[in-house]
Amino acid sequence: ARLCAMKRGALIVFEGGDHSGKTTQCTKLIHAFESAGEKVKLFKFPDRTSTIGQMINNYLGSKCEIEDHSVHLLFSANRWEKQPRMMELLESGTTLIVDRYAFSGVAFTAAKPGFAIEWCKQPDIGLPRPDLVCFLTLDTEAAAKRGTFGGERYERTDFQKKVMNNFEKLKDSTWKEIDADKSIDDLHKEILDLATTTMASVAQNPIEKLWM
Ligand code: Z5A
Repeated sequence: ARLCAMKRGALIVFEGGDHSGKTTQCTKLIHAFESAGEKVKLFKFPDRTSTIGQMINNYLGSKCEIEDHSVHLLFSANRWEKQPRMMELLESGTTLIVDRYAFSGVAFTAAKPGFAIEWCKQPDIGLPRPDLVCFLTLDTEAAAKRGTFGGERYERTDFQKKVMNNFEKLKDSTWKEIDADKSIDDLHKEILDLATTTMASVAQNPIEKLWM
């Protein structure tokens, strides 16, 4: 065995329902790790800044129509275009905090008529596999108290229910289901604890690949 192998970063993903507080918690986690002197970086999918991301942004804002299979592949391509940088950072010891990932890709498309989960998973096979998925859940009543849906495509109660149902089918041992109906700070403490433990426990493990 190699002595003093460099420790790698952890891949920590946030998934969950609308208004569950994914973005709020990602930001708090990044700040906490930064003040502790850890190497961390935030990724958010869809990443709307790339050429592919701009197409997705226009689609979500209903500025254009894109055929359902095609847009599924664009969401996946938007992750693959970040894959080389993500691998480089993980290997050099930076922990990545990721706001939505391939699970959203599958759960949202598979909520459309005629799409099987197995088909939806194919284009994301081989992406780096998360070490921890923080799955934030919020019942419909609690979610409604956090404001109404925005105007983007997919922001409808019936569709979101199907999406949550699909997430349930994607869970594995790396998922931690977290009831998000608590204060921002209480939620943060719970997540910081999970993330810290994960970082320490995966440091010497190889980076695995998704769904392989
Ligand atoms: N999509 C897809 O189809 N395929 C894919 O592959 C991917 C995504 C990656 C855009 O995603 C859409 O793209 C999304 C999935 C689809 N469609 N939908 N729905 P996005 O990530 O860009 O945007 P979003 O998912 O709509 O964000 P969000 O879910 O609405 O928000 P959030 O990140 O979970 O929550 P937040 O912004 O942190 O907080 C929401 C509000 O609640 C805000 O006012 C906070 O101040 C408040 N908040 C947060 N935490 C609390 C607590 N603990 N208590 C009280 N209030 C709180």
